[in-house]
Amino acid sequence: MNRRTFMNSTVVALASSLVHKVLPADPYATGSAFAPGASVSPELNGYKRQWWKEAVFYEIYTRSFQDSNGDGIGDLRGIAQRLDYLKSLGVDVLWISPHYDSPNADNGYDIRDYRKVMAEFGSMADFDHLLAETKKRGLKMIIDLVVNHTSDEHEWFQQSRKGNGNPYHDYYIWRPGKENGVPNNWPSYFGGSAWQQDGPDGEYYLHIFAKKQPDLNWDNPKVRAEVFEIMRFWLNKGIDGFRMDVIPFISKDPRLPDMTPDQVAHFDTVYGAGPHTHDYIQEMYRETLAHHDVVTVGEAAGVTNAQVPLFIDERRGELNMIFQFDAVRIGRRQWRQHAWKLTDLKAIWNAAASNPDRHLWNTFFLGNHDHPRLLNKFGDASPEHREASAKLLATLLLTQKGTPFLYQGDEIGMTNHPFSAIGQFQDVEVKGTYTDQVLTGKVSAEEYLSMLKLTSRDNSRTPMQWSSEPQAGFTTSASPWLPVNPNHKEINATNQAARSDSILNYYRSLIQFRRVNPALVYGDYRDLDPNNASIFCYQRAMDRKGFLIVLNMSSTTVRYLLPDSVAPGELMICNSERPINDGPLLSLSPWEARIYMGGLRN
Ligand code: TEU
Ligand code: CA
Repeated sequence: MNRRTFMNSTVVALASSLVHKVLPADPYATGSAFAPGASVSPELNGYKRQWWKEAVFYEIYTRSFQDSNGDGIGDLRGIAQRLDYLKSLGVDVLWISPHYDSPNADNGYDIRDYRKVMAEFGSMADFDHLLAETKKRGLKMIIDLVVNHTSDEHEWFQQSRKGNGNPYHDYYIWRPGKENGVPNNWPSYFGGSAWQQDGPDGEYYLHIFAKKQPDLNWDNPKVRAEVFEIMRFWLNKGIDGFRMDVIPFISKDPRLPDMTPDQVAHFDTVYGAGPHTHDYIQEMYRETLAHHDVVTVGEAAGVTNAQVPLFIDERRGELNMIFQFDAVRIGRRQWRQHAWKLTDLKAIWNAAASNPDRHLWNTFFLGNHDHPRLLNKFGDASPEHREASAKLLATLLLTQKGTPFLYQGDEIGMTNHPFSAIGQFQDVEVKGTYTDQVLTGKVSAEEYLSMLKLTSRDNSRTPMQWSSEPQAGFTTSASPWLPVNPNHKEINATNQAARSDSILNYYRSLIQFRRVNPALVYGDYRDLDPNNASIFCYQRAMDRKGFLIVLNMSSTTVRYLLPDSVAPGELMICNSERPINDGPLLSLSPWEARIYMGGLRN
């Protein structure tokens, strides 16, 4: 068992980086299972202890993290050069985006060879080096497993498209067309139909994503056996687990029925509606995962809250955790962003976090490489409120219930890119939906651009801002694959490392704070004021001890009377200049975040 050891004597030292408040040694950590030498209980608050429940994860979008050879593309050597930064941030597990050989129609989510490293990212030796360096620092690394589809340049597909007699034909999903063309009315995520005619027999193959991403036929046992072999190949190298791309889509309804008009708006629930999803995941578990101490997190596009337990109930032998997207995609309809309410967001988290079932474990995240920057969506990216709201979102990420997943650059408050023309986007999704929406005249170019500025995936894919140097220290090339955000002169890791009150140092302190306080990991969650439209007030507690978290999620000062039932103790963390312990009537400055000891009266 890889059980992490926890420190408890370091709280005071760590606090020096948290300028606004010097933390006393945390009384809750003393003598707890998180203290060194304490007898480690296998359970806390009824949950089985697991390293991946206690860890903080960090997603690296390799292409944009660090370029080591000046070609303008981030790479594996680049990640290795930045491991000390990640260690000092305090994260435990790195998730790297797909590193496999790929023609990059969808930035590596289209794999040509699962046993080869993408040339732009380096070589297999570079991968082995990165993994070894990661382990040397006590970090773990998980890789992206993209097996709902391959690249059309994968050898299997090259064979498959030769037609019906070919032994690989059934590796993919082929159907004859209907009277007026395609086999059914399914749309592709990236625009147009999900079907493409190809090969000598006039058949169509299914591609839920781009044309260059044909869906594998998981109903073919040979396909499953191939996937399990690929997984063993990487597991035997010593990776610590997998993030599984669109895993609910591996089983399709074999009748491939047309979508009804009311299904169109939620078409991702249709893609995953096959009868064998759980059989296949359980088979995968038995064949591969059960034999290793690894973690799995499934990207659960289209999965409703009610279906979540089927994927992660620990008695079922499927996955450890999933990403469920209701919160992160609040107000989203494909490429459009509509207004949303804080009360609705709180309700989504509340439903997930107050499930009493101890066999389930959530993730908590506010963005990733498919979503705009969390600061633009959930905070306030204006110069006036950027720092405070970034720190508030850090507080939220690290005190909610579920394993936190950070995305690169959020720890320094990176923002959406100031895109000003359609031609500046790289994303295959932008190009596909442009064809569907603008070229057909359904939507004006202005409206489309104004929405993309809010929703495009490219917003979070611009290079990591390491310094104020040209290209933010990401590359020595004059033309990185996606432009660096001009605000890197001000927003970068180097100047924040040097400033004790920076967003970066706030993240560092909070990560350490979480590490020594089991109530923030295993404690029960209670939303104390679900109907408040700007204040988020909740408690995390176990064994009658815990924390009260009060967040002003608005850009105005709010006078807030704590609910009667609440009895805040000592103020432990605050992101504001003047942490006044003024309860029960609090004066909360814009985006002020506070963590108090204690919580409920009684
Ligand atoms: O994403 C799948 C997914 O369901 C969405 O997040 C989707 O990409 C998004 O809604 C489009 O705006 C995964 C990967 O994370 C994504 O980068 C890939 O493009 C996709 O699968 C295909 O592999
Ligand atoms: Ca490079």
